[in-house]
Amino acid sequence: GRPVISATGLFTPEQSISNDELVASFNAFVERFNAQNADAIAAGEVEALHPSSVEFIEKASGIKARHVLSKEPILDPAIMEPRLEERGNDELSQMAEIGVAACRQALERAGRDAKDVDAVLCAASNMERPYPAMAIEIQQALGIDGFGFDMNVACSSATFGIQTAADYIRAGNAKSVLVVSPEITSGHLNWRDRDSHFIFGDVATAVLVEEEAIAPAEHWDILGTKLKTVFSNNIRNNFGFLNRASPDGVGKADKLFVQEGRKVFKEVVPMVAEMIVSEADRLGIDPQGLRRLWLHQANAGMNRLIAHRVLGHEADADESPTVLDTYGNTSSAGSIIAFHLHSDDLAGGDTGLICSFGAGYSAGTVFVRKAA
Ligand code: CO8
Repeated sequence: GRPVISATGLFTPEQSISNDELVASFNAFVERFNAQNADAIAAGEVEALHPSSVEFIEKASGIKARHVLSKEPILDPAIMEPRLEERGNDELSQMAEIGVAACRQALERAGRDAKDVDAVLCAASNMERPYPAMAIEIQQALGIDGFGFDMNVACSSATFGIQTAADYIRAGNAKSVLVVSPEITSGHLNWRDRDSHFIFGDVATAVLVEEEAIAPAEHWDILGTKLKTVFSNNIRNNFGFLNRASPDGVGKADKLFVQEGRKVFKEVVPMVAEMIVSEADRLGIDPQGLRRLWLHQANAGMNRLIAHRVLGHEADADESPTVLDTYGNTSSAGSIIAFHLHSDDLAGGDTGLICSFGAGYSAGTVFVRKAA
């Protein structure tokens, strides 16, 4: 059958951290560190830390706040980590809980009963554990009879999940597939790193991909999907089972998110702009006629450049909406949040693009048209 997007769902944590709160905490940590190490710094043995700034963060990234699941310990200069408890095996795990919330909303909006869903793909940049799969736990919590598995393509997990779901539907292996992206990015962000402490937030999104024949009247046709990966060390996280043998174990800087932000910016913008234009060409779509771009939400400047190259002019907020200001970068969920919050106003026949890009490098495009 022909794959469509029947509905999306969004779970937003109640707690949010403003740039002011974040920078106050970070700078208290810096002051404390520099005072405690004053002698070693004076002797040239330890490098003094530099304070962060609200102005820099807003100018460099467009981020003004981020939602988190565990605000207080993140802002405590003596902790600077989320403190989400590891739950017992009989309790719903943290990732599954927020994933289920997003899935329930997508199902409700589509008018779909969970028992009519065939598969759950949990597509996110970090999993809470290796197995059993988060997807199977979410499947069980929702009461779905079928199959589920986890997939990780970092920031592009959701678009890779959408193509995978669409392929199951084209092949006749499923009629209804949930692609869920619970992103607890706060758990693998280094809140003590000035270069990246402001970037990420927590959220969960869900996309219900279905065969057109069973989809609700209001849906989005999937016109085409395209995936691309090119290996790069410029965004990396070395957390994994080999850490057991490492003198620099869990929680050390390289076992968290690390990036060369400048290089990522420079290399990924042309790669993604070129990919969008050539995929539009393959599908016979005029990129300049796209009604809206729901781009990956990593950096406002990157999105400005990509949108300009695709549309041929400076895009306004209506053509390329941002959710960076309130959500920050939420990895794979970003473009789905933008789509979820900014698609109801489009008219039947309007064409748009969901596009992700990030670590790997990885990039994915999903061209969609609102059913008339
Ligand atoms: N406050 C004040 N000054 C600062 C700060 C700060 N917080 N941080 C850096 N500076 C200083 C630097 O020291 C530098 O000073 P100088 O010029 O004296 O050396 C100056 O500001 C400029 O620094 P940068 O060149 O690093 O700043 P940029 O303008 O490049 O902005 C960004 C940094 C915002 C990181 C930008 O480069 C960017 O957004 N790049 C793109 C990044 C991107 O898209 N990454 C994708 C990552 S997401 C992904 O793939 C998902 C991974 C999996 C999820 C992980 C979840 C945790």
